[in-house]
Amino acid sequence: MRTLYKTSLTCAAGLLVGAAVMNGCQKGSTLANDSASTTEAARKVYVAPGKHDEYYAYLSGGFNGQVDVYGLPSGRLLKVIPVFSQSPENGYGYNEETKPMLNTSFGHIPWDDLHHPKLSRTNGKPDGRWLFVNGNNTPRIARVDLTTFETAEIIEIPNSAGQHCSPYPTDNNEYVVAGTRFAVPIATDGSGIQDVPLDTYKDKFRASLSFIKVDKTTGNMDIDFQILVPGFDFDLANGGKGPSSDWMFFTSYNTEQAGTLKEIGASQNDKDYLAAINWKKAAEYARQGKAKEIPANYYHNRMDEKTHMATSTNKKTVRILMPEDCPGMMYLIPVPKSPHGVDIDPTGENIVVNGKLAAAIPVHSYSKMIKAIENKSFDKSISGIPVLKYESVLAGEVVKPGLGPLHTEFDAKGNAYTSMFVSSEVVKWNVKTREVLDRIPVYYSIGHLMIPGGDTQNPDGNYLLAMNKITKDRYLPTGPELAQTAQLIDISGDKMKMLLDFPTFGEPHYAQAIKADVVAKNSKKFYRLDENAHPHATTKEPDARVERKGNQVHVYMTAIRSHLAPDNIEGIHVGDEVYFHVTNLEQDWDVPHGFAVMGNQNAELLIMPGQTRTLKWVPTKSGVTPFYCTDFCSALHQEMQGYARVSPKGANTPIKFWLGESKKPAI
Ligand code: K7E
Ligand code: CUA
Repeated sequence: MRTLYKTSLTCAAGLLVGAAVMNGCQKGSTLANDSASTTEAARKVYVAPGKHDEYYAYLSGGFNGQVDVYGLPSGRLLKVIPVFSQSPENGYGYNEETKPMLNTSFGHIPWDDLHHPKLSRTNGKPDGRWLFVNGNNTPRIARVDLTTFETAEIIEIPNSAGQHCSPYPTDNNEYVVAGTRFAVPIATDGSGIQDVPLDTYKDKFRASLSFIKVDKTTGNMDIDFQILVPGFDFDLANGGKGPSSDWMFFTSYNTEQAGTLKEIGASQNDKDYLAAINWKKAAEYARQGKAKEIPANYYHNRMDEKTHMATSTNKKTVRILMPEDCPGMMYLIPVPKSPHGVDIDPTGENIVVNGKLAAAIPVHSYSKMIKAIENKSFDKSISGIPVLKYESVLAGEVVKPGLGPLHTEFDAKGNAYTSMFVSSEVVKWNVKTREVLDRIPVYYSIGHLMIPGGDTQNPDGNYLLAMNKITKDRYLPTGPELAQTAQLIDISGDKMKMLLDFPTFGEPHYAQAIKADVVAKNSKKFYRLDENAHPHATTKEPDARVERKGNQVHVYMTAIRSHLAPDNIEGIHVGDEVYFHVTNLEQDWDVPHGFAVMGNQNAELLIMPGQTRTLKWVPTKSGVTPFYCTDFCSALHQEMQGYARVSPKGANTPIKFWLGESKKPAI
């Protein structure tokens, strides 16, 4: 039983894992044993060799800090995109160009806990341009460019800790929001998070909700303002849609503000709060000068499209809004205690709050909320924020849906699907009548679920993906550590049907999926050499060279099937800083070259056609050091190799380099 506790503690539902044991011992699947339904399921997920999947699915990697791209319905893994984590596979975070992407006010942070991918939107529909993701541990938001499937930008979020309720976009990405899970003692003089006694939690700790502006054309992000709110733990968020699209909703727990033993202390109150923020009003207040600029310290890292180099900017101020100064901007709505996800249906009217400890799922009504605000139907106020009366906002409850509701998504036919962590199932219910229609067991202990477009105005999915926390006996055993598991469910009919299990890596919390043709048509095939503006690019082989500048040696190298130029280099000394600036001269799809140096305390480079990448090497031993291409690129790939001669420190071996007999040593 203990092993069940291996599931991530960042999911507060870990508390309830005990009850999942029963399910964990259950065997089998809902696929009927008769071969007819097996054949039908197989046909639904079978993608013939050479054919493409219907959807791209982007699954968060959780504690591996990456995004995994799968094809659906096949469940085939297509790509791993490093975002917050260094990738030894392609050199992300190791090479000189991408290292700055991981700069933060804490230094170079090569890892994070990535929970929520969210696709960018146009008019409330996924537009396939960008994927926003959050770093839960060292508060960061990243933007992945879906033409290259690479991380384009990372912004650190100051005055924050445990960046969990993020990155939720508004209907047109006017903002992507990010909220703190850990309240912290925020200093308003720029000294960051204060050093205070921990028993001052109630008085000194506050949470912040950040509103990040996204440029419509470039996707570039910037923090517009933060709202400083009471020190609750803000857990999850989602944007309104259609009529409610000016609003952003956040769940909170620990409204008791317990500073220790939250397992008990944060579950005292019968109700916690859903925070509703009118972001248009907030933006208006910020514009009118209600936002106070305070000193701050955070990093903003961006990849330049022309040079393919990241630059890192240290930002020193942020603007804050206080709810007490901004009437009409923020309200609190009671919800059953310790809620997790908040999900708004495609009409924008129904606000579903998944209370992981609650016996029912409350559905709040947007139009009732607006009426309650107009009628001032308030219970009290907290730090100047009116608390609406529960009954005045409630549309109704889904009664006895299952145990441990965490997250809900929607189909196009007015149905909702809720993940039940404790009873290990997906429950389908009608949004209008709130009547339970169907349930299907999942193996085991589901966290998020995802329907393509199921969190937008435009669900288009016939599929539902369950992302399960516990794998146990689903696959061949691989020692104590097992892959996580996803299950694909057919939701096109009245009854849900299990189609497929496939392994996933890290801990996928959430995912997004989009019709493949929206994204595939924009997918870049290679970088044009004539547009390569990297300051150390070598776009013609005759320009390949080696230059010494003090103790730095710059190798301007080219790679083309099947040689590196130069392939023999002398005049490097122990302790030199050697920079290999390698340009891949190929101008064709799918011809990367790799580059690795023996004994280098670094990863390899993987250089896309037309691109320049730089590997730093500080040789520690004299002698002859081989280097070679790591990516099998041609029949003569094994010949794509060379030598660097390293002389002892202080030796006077001159710089020399060559390629083949025809080129004489160049100095
Ligand atoms: Cu429920 Cu981080 Cu969205 Cu895990 S979270 S499951
Ligand atoms: Cu280039 Cu192998």
